Amino acid sequence: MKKILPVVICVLLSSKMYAQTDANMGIIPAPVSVEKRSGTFVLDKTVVLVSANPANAKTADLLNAFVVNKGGFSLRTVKAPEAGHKAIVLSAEGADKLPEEGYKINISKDRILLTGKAAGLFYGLQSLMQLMPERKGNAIIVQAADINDYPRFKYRGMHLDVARHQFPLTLVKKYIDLMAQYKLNNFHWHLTDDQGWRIEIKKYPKLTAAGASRNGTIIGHHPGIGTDDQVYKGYYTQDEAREIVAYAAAKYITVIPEIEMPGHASAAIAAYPELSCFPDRDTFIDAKTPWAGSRKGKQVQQTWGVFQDVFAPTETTFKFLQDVLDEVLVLFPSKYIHVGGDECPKDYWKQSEFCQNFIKQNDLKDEHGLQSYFIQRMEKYLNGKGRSIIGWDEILEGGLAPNATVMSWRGVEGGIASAKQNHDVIMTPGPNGLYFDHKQSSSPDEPLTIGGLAPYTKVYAYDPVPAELSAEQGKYVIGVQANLWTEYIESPAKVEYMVLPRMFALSETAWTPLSRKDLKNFSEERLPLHLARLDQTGTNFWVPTPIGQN
Ligand code: TNX
Repeated sequence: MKKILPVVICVLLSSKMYAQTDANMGIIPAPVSVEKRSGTFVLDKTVVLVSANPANAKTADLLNAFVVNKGGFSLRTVKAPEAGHKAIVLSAEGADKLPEEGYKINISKDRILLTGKAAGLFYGLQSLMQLMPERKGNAIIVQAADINDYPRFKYRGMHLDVARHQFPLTLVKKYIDLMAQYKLNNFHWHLTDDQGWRIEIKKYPKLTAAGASRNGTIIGHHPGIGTDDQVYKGYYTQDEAREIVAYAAAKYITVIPEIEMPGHASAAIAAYPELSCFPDRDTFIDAKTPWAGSRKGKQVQQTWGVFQDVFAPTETTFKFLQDVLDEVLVLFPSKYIHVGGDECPKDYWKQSEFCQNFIKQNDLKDEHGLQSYFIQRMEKYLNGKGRSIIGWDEILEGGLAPNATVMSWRGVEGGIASAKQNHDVIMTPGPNGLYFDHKQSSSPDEPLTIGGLAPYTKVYAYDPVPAELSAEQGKYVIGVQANLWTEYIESPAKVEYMVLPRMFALSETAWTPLSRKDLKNFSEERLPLHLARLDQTGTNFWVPTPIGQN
């Protein structure tokens, strides 16, 4: 991994005095409209912070903490403007007329007026903080301007796979902090997979006692990668999950848990073999691994890939999954629950007499019909509890569950097909740069990745609404998300490196109207400033090469 040299940042920064020349005043994602005015607001310790509504107390505190940190002074918070004092005013007046999550900022010599409902004010504050890059003497100087802003998409997501590698709560919180700063509002937490079950379920303690440990620290097929001499283990307790949900909620971010089914189930099956079609069969272990053939029984997988041992469609399994979801629903109040649905090989279902009978008895066409039955049954259960499901685009095969939202990952085709069937879609196509486990450049210095090339310019250029859709169908595209699969990402520093600065490009793709996107302005005027800020906060990131050279 490249080491960040402060000198790189200095060069990047000195190349432009961003704020003077940049039409977006340094803000990422670029707002809907920015009108610079003449003059400046001088933020010093005489300024009062006007916040009448107790619901905005947290947002006011956040601003104050920022001012303390940047300026070295704090602002007196008051309920109404005071004569003779310049003010920063948080206001909901007129906010009813703003679009969902929208806000306005009016900066003049005497006042900064921030208008919005709760989430809008929070986003307005993020923009305002980006307008205050540094202290000059005893004050922070803010350029006068009028900003009007609201998101293009209502779903703006980042995914984090904690099954292949688990990360400490501090990293998860930092990830959420970054998302919030860039106006992303859904955190998709990939909690279970073949290589580990990472959420405590009280009714099934073996999920974490057995399903959260594997032999080996790194999952690789490559010779020389992967050690077999240490146990890799970890999971989040229910209290920790609650802590993350509350932490995210305070930043207007919803946590969407993913419990994988019917495939990617090796960890659950290792804990409870009766969930398999063949409880007595040893887990298949990749022949390329040195330990192939040497393990008996069901194993939590140690290499990455797609595995044949999947959930059997038995009453035992459905009862198990419903019980698991019952606990998950208590922890996660999100509208959506992600049920996976991807990469479920059908071999075991083909070989199992039970499954073949099940297909006949339930009048299903084939194994794809069985997969569809499986997802629809889980959807019915979750709908009955007032929740909706999201599934990866394989849930189209054999027929979509009636109310499902589809995440289109293998390309845009699944998204197009779903929108045409009037189903909501979240675009997250790997081939379009939204797989942040892919490399950011073709430089030989890049760290080991799973493959694929996804420079931030590609993320930036991506338009989530496929041209193949009519205007009416396009409305089913509710948003966009980038995924961070962590087969080859084992440390917090590498998580940061892989998501940054691509997350900034994603935020603009998710938030900014198409007509306002401008790669040159993003890369040359604004990005350097944001990278410098990452550097100041000790955050790791990929150092961009000039456009066209990646
Ligand atoms: C495919 S994306 C997967 C994941 C892997 C990823 C690696 C998806 C729904 N399934 O299990 O981690 O590729 O890029």
